[in-house]
Amino acid sequence: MASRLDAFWMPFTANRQFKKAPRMLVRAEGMHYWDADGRRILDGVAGLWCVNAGHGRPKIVQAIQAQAAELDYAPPFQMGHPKAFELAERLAAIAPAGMGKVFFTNSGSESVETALKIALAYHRARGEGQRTRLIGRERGYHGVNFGGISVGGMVANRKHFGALLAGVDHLRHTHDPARNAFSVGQPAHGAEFADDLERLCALHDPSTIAAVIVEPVAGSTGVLVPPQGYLQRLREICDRHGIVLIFDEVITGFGRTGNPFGAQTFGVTPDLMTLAKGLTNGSVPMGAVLVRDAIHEAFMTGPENLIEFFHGYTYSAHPLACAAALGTLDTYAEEGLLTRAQSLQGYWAEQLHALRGEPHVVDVRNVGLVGGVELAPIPGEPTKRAFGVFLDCWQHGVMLRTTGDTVAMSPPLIIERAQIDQLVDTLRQALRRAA
Ligand code: PXG
Ligand code: PLP
Repeated sequence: MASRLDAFWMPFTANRQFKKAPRMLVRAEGMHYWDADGRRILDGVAGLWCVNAGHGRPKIVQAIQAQAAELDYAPPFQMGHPKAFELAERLAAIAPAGMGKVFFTNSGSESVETALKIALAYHRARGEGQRTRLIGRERGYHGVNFGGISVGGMVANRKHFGALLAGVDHLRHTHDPARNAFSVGQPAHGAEFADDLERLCALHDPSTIAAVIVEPVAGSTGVLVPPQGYLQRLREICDRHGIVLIFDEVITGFGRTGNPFGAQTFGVTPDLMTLAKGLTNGSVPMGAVLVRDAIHEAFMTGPENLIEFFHGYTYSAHPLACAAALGTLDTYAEEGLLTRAQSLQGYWAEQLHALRGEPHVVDVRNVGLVGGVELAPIPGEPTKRAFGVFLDCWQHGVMLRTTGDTVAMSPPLIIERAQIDQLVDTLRQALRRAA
């Protein structure tokens, strides 16, 4: 076994630790995985925040199988295939009003690079090419490519990789446990963190700023829910200064917060929205950027025989991914999954917040079907306590995620109450056993 694990350099993994005690997933169906020992594991994180309809859904499987036999590949440059256009229409139909154009990619990271490039090229097309600055946020996660880590704010994802993009600045993050610990849903305090954008406008002059990118709910850093009024205030400042507002909805998209998109849950419409993960229910890699019609329009001005946007991927709108996404949207629609979290989020919040008072718990955060339980770190050994809790849960049949010392949960949206109980009880017992 050991030699067969050697060649694969695993992403975002402690490779040597993993290979000493591998956690192998070999099958999945509905709410569960099975491991190599035949154990059934409750999936508390929808794979990696992506399998929103649960595993092995027949419509999606059949769509992929049929597509592979019918049209395996079609070049996306200067050629088309019907499902790409159908999928774009279907996405526009569930998007916030006015976001009617769709650019396809193969991942969240590529969606982010694409959105940043659209923002820069949009300003240039309007004769405002001096708008080159990009603004991100501390603790933000926007994938792992150079643009994404430049606007991102996860220290470990940035510090090894040199100078990154020039001309990038960051807003403060919104985590404020002194005022907001154990908030149920959106915290009451912190809308004023958005005023950092005014300060950066004052520092750099707004005429130099192209775009601001934030996750409506910061997921990867450990579930930071936007304070009440915060996203509205960002929107107002962007409007005042002609700045493109990008919502990175790679995690918050496709029903996670109780609506198709976080933009709808929080009542704020961005100019660009990056998507991936739940777009195909995790089944085939795919991402997308939803674009406001007016931004797209700014590109459609030159001679009609010329390419309007010099960007795209070999696998943009790949037929297998389009088929998988259409099967996914059908499944979401038939089962009401894009709004199902609304009917479960009250119960979810109650169960999670009942963990207050258990050992090591310093904060509980929730929105839709997302939860974060922050633990006090072991002094001098950050991340170890949460990872120990993760391993304990895995051994007891529940798969969660940790980031730093926060345990993150985002189950498939088909979860039932009894499974919420199992998830939270397993975590509770693990906390009681934890060092
Ligand atoms: N933006 C956001 C907001 C994300 O959450 C990406 C971009 C990148 O997507 P791709 O498909 O390139 O991975 C993500 C991905 C975690 C975790 O531990 C979260 C993500 C990826 C890996 C781990 O929470 N989110
Ligand atoms: N590298 C080389 C040499 C290529 O020819 C291409 C695409 O043609 C790429 C990278 C980019 O690959 P993709 O379009 O899959 O992102």
